[in-house]
Amino acid sequence: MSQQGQKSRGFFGRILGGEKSAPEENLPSAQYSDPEIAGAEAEATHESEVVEETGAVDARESLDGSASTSRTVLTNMGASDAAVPEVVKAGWFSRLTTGLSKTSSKISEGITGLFTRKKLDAGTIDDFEDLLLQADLGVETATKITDRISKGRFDKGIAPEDVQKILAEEVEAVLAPVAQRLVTDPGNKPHVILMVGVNGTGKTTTIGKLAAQFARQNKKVMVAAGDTFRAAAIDQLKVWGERTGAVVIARDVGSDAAGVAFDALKQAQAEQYDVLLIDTAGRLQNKQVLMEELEKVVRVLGKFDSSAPHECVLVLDATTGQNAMQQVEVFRERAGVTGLVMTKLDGTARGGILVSISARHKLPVYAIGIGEGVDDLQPFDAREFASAIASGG
Ligand SMILES: Nc1nc2c(ncn2[C@@H]2O[C@H](COP(=O)(O)OP(=O)(O)OP(=O)(O)O)[C@@H](O)[C@H]2O)c(=O)[nH]1
Ligand SMILES: [Mg+2]
Repeated sequence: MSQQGQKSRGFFGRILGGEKSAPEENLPSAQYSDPEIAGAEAEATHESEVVEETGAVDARESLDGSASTSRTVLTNMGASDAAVPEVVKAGWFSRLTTGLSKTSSKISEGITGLFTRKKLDAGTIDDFEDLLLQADLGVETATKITDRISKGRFDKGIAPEDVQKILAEEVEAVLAPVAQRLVTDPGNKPHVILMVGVNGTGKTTTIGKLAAQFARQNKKVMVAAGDTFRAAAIDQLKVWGERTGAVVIARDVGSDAAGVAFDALKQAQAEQYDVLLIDTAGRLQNKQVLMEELEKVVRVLGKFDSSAPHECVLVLDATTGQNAMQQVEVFRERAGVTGLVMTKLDGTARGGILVSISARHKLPVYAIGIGEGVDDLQPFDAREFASAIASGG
């Protein structure tokens, strides 16, 4: 077992313990005709009847009554909060705080330098606004924070702790509405989640982590190796299949990505899978041909099942800073992004970008990643994040 697997034993031990076999399928390319044609011919067999969920329902949703009251029961991507041991939750928060410390320590040092033993004036406020902008928090949020700090306080002082408190409150206010759970609708067999993003952001790793979490909820999970550019990408997904027990649908390198997605959806529907996670090759948002290829994947899925993909998740790398904003704009327009995952929040000085993206786009943030291991992806918690940003590491 890999070092990562060893580390994850316990929390994810049941999944990683090798109890489940790791089926995988390599479909010969010849079996598949052009997906646009195949898609057009396919019957729209989407199961619209709502099925009662008999598997594990998120305990937190059940307890706080926030689960859907209609017949559709939505289940969370993440472990139920009740099932996450306190020690894991505490460990997560301290790792998130450490991960964001490069972002937060700059802000915190700035706060101490600017606001200690000093009367408030326009220059101090401008300097603080610059600091917030350098941390990628965005103009809108930075202005809200400086407005609140300066209100009625000119020629008086403000304690650094009060500045930190205002910062945390305003960041939380932006993030609270977008901190949402990735839910699967049991009426969708399968619930199709397409993962998109630029090169190396963590799409494949995130698929692996999500597959593990869904499998832990006893969901039947399929993953499709829609990154047909590199053999290593297909192999990487197969490794995650072995770890999680998810079925991996893969084809030869160079196959049509839309074809893989189409075949996987067809099979997942025939075999009544709960979740289908589709990997895609990384692509820069300004590469026209590659963005057209992605549009084709979305289109072909929609021809087979008009409601698919049910989610198009853009995976963003927290270390990229401002370019992530443009990635959201373009992928949203071209691929219909419905939500975000931000990875690599361990060790970035640019974690504030999630705040400015959220303020502008208001897209759900389903999860954040703070490491490469299977348990290093967790649902996004606005208060935790705000407090980690404002804490100073
Ligand atoms: N530190 C850290 N590394 C991560 C995180 N998520 C993914 N990675 C690492 O980032 C690298 C790229 O991850 P992949 O999952 O291969 O990224 P991808 O988006 O599939 O890449 P392409 O398919 O090449 O576009 C790998 O080494 C991952 O282990 C994270 O949250 N933190
Ligand atoms: Mg990949």
